[in-house]
This record gives sequence, C-alpha cells and structure tokens, in this order.
Amino acid sequence: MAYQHIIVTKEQGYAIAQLNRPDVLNALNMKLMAELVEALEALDKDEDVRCVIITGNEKAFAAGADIKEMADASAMDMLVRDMFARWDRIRKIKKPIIAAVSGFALGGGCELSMTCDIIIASETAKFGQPEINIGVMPGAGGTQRLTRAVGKAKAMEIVLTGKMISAQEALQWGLINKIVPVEYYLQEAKDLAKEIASKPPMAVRLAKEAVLKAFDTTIEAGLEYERKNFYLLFASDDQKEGMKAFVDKRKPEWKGR
Ligand code: DAK
Repeated sequence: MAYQHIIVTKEQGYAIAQLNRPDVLNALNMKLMAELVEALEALDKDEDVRCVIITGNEKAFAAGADIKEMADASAMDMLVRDMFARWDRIRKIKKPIIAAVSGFALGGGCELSMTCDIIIASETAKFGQPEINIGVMPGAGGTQRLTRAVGKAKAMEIVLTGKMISAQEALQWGLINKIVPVEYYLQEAKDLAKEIASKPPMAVRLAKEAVLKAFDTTIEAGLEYERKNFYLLFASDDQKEGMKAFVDKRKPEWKGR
C-alpha cells in the first residue's frame, strides 16, 4: 500500500512504520495520522506481523501535531476533525508497538511515543510537551500517560514549563526503556521486535492487554483480569506446546493458536 507521509516495511516477523515528513520534523498532520492508523490496523490483522516499530529519522521522531494545520482552527473545527477518535484507535492496536525515537519527540510526538508499549531512544532523543508555549496544553494523553510514567512532580514540571528533557532524564524518570548510540537505535528496536515476534502471539497479546489494564482499573479488578487471561491461555495450542517442549527439553514451535 502506498502512503504519502509514512513508509511501511515488513521484515521477518515484524513491521516498521516510519513517519516521513522530514522537512517539518515529522509534524503530525491529519493525513499522516490517518495513514498511520490505517497502516497499524492493517498490520494488526496481518498474521505475518507480530510486532510493530514506529520510528522517524535521526533528527526527529515527531515535533508534534502540525501547528500550521491547527493555527486557524476553531474549537468546532477541532471537534469536527475528531482527531481524538484516530488517536484512540492506536491505543486499541493489539500487537506490541515499539517506538524507536531519535531527536525530537515533542507534543503529539511525545504522546505518540507514550502510546507505544516500549520506547527505545537514541542518545540525542529529546522529549517534551511544549504546547504551553503556543497557548494550549497536551491533548492526546500527555497529562495522563506522562503523569503515570514519571509521577506528578516531574509531569507538572514538563507540562507547565514546556521544557525538553534529555534521553538520560527520560530514562532516569522511567519514561523510556533504553538509550543506545544514535547509529543503533533502530537496530536495537528491530532486535527487540524480533525477540517479541519469536514468542507465542496469543500470550503476547493477552499479556499486553493485561499490562495496559493496570492503567485504568483498580488492583482488584486488574488482578481478576490478569487471572482470566492466564486461564484463557490454557485453551491455546501454544500453551500445550510451550509446556510440553519444556518437559521434552526442546524448542517450542508456536502456531499462534
Ligand atoms: N508543526 C508544523 N511545523 C513544524 C513543527 C510542528 N509541530 N515543528 C517543526 N516544524 C517545521 C518548522 O516550521 C520548520 O519549517 P520551515 O520553517 O522550514 O518551513 C521545520 O519544521 C524545521 O523546524 P525549525 O526550523 O523550527 O527547526 P529547529 O531545529 O530550529 O527547532 C524545534 C526544532 C522542534 C525546537 C522547533 O521546530 C519547535 O519548537 N517545533 C514545535 C514544537 C511544538 O510546539 N510541538 C507541539 C505542537 S502541539 C490532539 C492530538 C495531538 C495534539 C493535540 C491534540 N488530539 C487528538 C485532539 C498535539 C499537539 C501538539 O503537538
């Protein structure tokens, strides 16, 4: 499928969706977001794909939503564009998504990375929610996901000052998983994607679902949800295969069923 603002490539077991508006630091306009959501939903249904990487380029993951596209919008325009619905669809992707971030991940770019399940950053990555500097505030999860990731004190500092934080700070504060030299950040994400793709897909899917549940439920309801997913996996061929292979001292062969 040909897209205008993203490049989708498929490798053995995983796929990469690269944001591709380099002239504007991958600013997320409506067309790019529509293409990204469409691509992610197609990859979610593709049985050959077990993990997805979203990346940008060395200079920018994404410098936020496209300010030029929003500048003259009225509240009604924003409502009618219904951008939230699109962002919500990313949250509903069942396969694991890794953000491979280098350079700027600001505003909607930072929010997009936080919507992913794992963030691998290059040493040059810079995260931030600078919306306050242009008269608004985060609108795609920045106040919620950032606060859950780094806690209230740091989230307040980032959201209220609009300052950027370095990859090192992001790592220390628990926002990202790992920092690697800029030459390797995509390779690191690919290695991780390959590793996840080698696991039983149904267990991966239900485990992702259960971890995400922790964000919007009580501990009691979350534990119950986890237990049900755990039981459900005993209905899968892969559970039988995984445990039998362990007992037989051989490598399991996953069917994804
Ligand atoms: N939008 C449009 N163009 C952008 C852009 C952006 N966010 N960021 C950069 N560009 C463009 C610049 O205008 C420039 O284009 P030309 O002037 O060459 O035509 C080109 O990219 C290169 O940028 P600079 O010349 O500024 O490059 P520098 O290295 O000097 O500076 C910078 C890099 C990242 C510090 C700077 O570009 C910058 O401050 N950019 C804006 C960052 C920002 O404020 N981001 C937050 C945007 S608001 C929602 C979903 C999402 C959102 C809201 C609602 N819903 C679901 C409802 C998200 C909102 C936002 O993200």
